[in-house]
Amino acid sequence: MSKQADIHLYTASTMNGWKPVIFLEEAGVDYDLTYIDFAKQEQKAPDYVKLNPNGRIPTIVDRSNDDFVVFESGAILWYLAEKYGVFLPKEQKAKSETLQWLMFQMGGVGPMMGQAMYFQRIAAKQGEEHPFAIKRYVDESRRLMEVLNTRLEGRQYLVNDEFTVADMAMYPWARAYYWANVSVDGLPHLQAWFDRIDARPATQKALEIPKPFWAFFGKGDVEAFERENAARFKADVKPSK
Ligand SMILES: N[C@@H](CCC(=O)N[C@@H](CS)C(=O)NCC(=O)O)C(=O)O
Repeated sequence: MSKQADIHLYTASTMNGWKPVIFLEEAGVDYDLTYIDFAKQEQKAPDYVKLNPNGRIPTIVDRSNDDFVVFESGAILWYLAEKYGVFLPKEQKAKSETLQWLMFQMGGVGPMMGQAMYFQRIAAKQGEEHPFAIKRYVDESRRLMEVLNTRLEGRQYLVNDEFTVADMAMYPWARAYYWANVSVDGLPHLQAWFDRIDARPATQKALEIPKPFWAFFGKGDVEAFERENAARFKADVKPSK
């Protein structure tokens, strides 16, 4: 019988869901994957919520470490980077900078772009039109893209020209600017960073696991995907009146 992989990943094809897949593919680590189907609300199933108290993806279980469970995508990336000793600088200042940009993604880029996407691609499709909220989240996301552009001037990656977990966390979100209707015009350093990561075969392979959703990146039949995606989250939209 073949040995089970150390890492058991529960995930789906979303910006947060791809982060650990990117790590595992880039590191060439063997892993088992369980696809969590939102349409079936598998992320809210009692057995799953025992692993992830937030009822969301992704989650990992490390079978080689007493079945230790890690939830929150940033914490998962950090755990894997420490476990395998890759994609995390060893030098103290560079390590801190990696954590800073990872936090900036988790606390800023993800939530702002996530809400920009939610109000435009999910809520509006259920008849909840909130132009003020959309403007707020789109403008704030654009501001964050400008912060990234400034950081990336003269750098290959977010920290010291080294591809780290901060880039892995940031890339799926920032690269989905199309889905959030956030312009990246006039941000050449950000664009160059997109091009650099677009050219990494392992990261691109990860974006097809469990399955590709190119509409996030403006490719394929965007309208059909938008309808399917909005329907998956229909129960989430509680009418405001
Ligand atoms: N802060 C969490 C956010 C996780 C999250 O929001 N995941 C989304 C997909 S990107 C999810 O599971 N959505 C399903 C739901 O809302 O029920 C993380 O980074 O892991």
